[in-house]
Amino acid sequence: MARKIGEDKGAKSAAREFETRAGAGGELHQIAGSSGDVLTTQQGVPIADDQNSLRVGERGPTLLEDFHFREKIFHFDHERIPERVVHARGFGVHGTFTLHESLKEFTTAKVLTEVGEHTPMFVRFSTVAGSKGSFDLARDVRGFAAKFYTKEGNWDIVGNNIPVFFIQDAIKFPDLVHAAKPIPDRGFPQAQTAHDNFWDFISLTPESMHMIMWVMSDRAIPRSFRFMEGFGVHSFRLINAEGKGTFVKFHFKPKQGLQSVMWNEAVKINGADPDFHRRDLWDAIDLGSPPEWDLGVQMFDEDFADTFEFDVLDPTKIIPEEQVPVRIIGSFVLDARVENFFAETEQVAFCTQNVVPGIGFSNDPLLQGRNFSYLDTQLKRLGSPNFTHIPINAPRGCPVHNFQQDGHMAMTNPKGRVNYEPNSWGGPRESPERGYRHFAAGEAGPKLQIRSPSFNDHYSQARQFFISQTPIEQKHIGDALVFELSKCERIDIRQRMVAHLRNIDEGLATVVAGGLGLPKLPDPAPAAATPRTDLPPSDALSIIRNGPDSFTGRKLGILVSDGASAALVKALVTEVKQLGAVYEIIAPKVAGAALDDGTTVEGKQKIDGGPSVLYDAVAIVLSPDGAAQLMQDKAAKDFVNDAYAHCKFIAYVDDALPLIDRAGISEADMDEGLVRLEGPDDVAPFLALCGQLRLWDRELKVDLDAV
Ligand code: HDE
Repeated sequence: MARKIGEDKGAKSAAREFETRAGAGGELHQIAGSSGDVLTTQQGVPIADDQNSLRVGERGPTLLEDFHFREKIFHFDHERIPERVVHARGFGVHGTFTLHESLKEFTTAKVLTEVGEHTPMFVRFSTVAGSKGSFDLARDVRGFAAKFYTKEGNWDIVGNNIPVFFIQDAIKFPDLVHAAKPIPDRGFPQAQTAHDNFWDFISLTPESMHMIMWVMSDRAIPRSFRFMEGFGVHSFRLINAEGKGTFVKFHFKPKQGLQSVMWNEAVKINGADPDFHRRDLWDAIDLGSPPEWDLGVQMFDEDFADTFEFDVLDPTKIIPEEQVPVRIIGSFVLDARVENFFAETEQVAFCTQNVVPGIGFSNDPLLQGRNFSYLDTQLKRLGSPNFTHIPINAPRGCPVHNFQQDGHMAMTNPKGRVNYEPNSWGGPRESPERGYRHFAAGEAGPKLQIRSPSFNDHYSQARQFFISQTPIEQKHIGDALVFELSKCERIDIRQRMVAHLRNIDEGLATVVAGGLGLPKLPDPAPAAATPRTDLPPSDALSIIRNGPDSFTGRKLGILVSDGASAALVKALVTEVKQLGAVYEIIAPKVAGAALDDGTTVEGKQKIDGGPSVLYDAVAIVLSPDGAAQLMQDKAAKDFVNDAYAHCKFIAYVDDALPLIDRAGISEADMDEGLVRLEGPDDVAPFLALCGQLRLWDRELKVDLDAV
């Protein structure tokens, strides 16, 4: 018997209708309102009872004859596919690329020559080392993989948020990944490199030093995917109609500006919201402020390659933007969420060898190795050579015709009798005019297992990166190295790393040695090429110098209590919205607070669920009673103390001062980052100040290492 309880007392809308029905066993089940469809098996057979399996009598054994039960459990047992061996934890979104400037002179690729053309895209962001269920704010490289569904086939840029890599030859990739992943005998630590195995490998691999500077910088703890750059890393090749090649490096530059968090903050965010990055992107799209990036290219010819001080095939080197400017040729917006995480984000298969006519490869040994690896890994992960039939991987806007056939899960099967070529029956044929042509590189030489001496300089660009950072960013690199190496049990590993740092920057080596408590500086590591000290700093390498200078797209946390000023809360909400920023109300109870004008503001978070690490800046709007109550609350004290320690801008009303004081911020600590709100007029200047994102000078006061 069904009894509708949808219009039960207190139920405000009929949006979700519940019904209660008697199960076959006589018990009552509450089930969500029906779509009108009948449950069926995979074979389409209607199901009468999805609550009880078939058994003999009321308490007897379950029968194998119950095909519905068997099918349901069988399918469940096979739900998981292997997670990616690296980049397991990812988050994908759809978007569109628009070309603004044609590269016709350099390439035949229509995606790069037809100005105004819109190309659908899918982008998957990821961490590298952690398992699928790990946390978003690990200190790690971020994957930034983009699939362009062009009219000439799929083009993938399988990039990272860091423009260099740890190793120069793909043959070392398994060693690197083994060393970074959990230690095999114990299966931990998860999603972190702060352990002996990683630093042992790194300290024995000098070519990784440039990458290590990036990974120890705040690039490895981004505030969100929206505030990260992306890089194709390798030199690729553009090929024009005459078959002429031009080297190219691809860059994605976020229009939102760059931003990262602090390490202490990252550690706490991982506990408060392990999904911080994906939730941020989900919300930004949901709220109608989708993030955008410019697509830029650095193009150069063989002559430049011959004169550049490093090898353009070496993936541990950048080409500074001052030497070869990044030419912005288009932009992309990521504005649509997936409909099904598994179908799209999990099943998307990026392959570096997915290129279209007019785009080709260089001899970068890492890229050459990757071109083998990605196809191979998709077969393992997705279980069939037909992974290209899965909608997220299938080309769009261009036909697919070939004579590849059969295999597991073949979804798109050709009709007719002909499945070979050449044939007399008709069907698709090669097109010398439109088809993909590999760049006719002239290659000759003996077969050798060798590393080119032009790859020998492992320190000069590491130093260039370090000296390009602001002092606070340099401090963070030192802090990160001390943190990570302090987790290494073996002293020789710590020492070996400091020996490398001496080839990068003597000041950094001294700071790290001091932070580790080493009795003396080890000798500099032997270097295959003398480290250069004459490379100029590059502003493009600093996050702080490439920040947004506006609070747009950022998030304010507003801590309120009963009796708080309605005028201020309303002014904050209005101004934040006007800026294109967002806010969350945090209150002692999630239901919200009754403000001083009798209105109620709804809470988004209860104070323990909304720590200040989740926000870019905070406002504390309390009544005297509210402050007195929150002074007794550990979460409220942490809210204030962390906001201060993480150099955030804090707006407060006088009535909140007792809580601020109780949180450990004395009168002497009050700096220009703490802004008193006397009335609604003070809100706009406060938010303008928040455009700096952090008051970095404060860090020197709150951090032992800085003193
Ligand atoms: Fe990858 N990498 N990689 N990688 N990589 C994979 O492919 C590999 C490298 C990158 O969101 C795997 O589908 C080798 C550099 C991203 O689905 C695998 C080498 C860069 C993603 C693989 C590298 C990347 C992957 C694992 C050294 C930046 C995630 C699952 C030669 C330019 C893509 C998969 C996604 C994923 C191999 C080095 C970026 C095993 C052998 C350098 C963003 O094929």
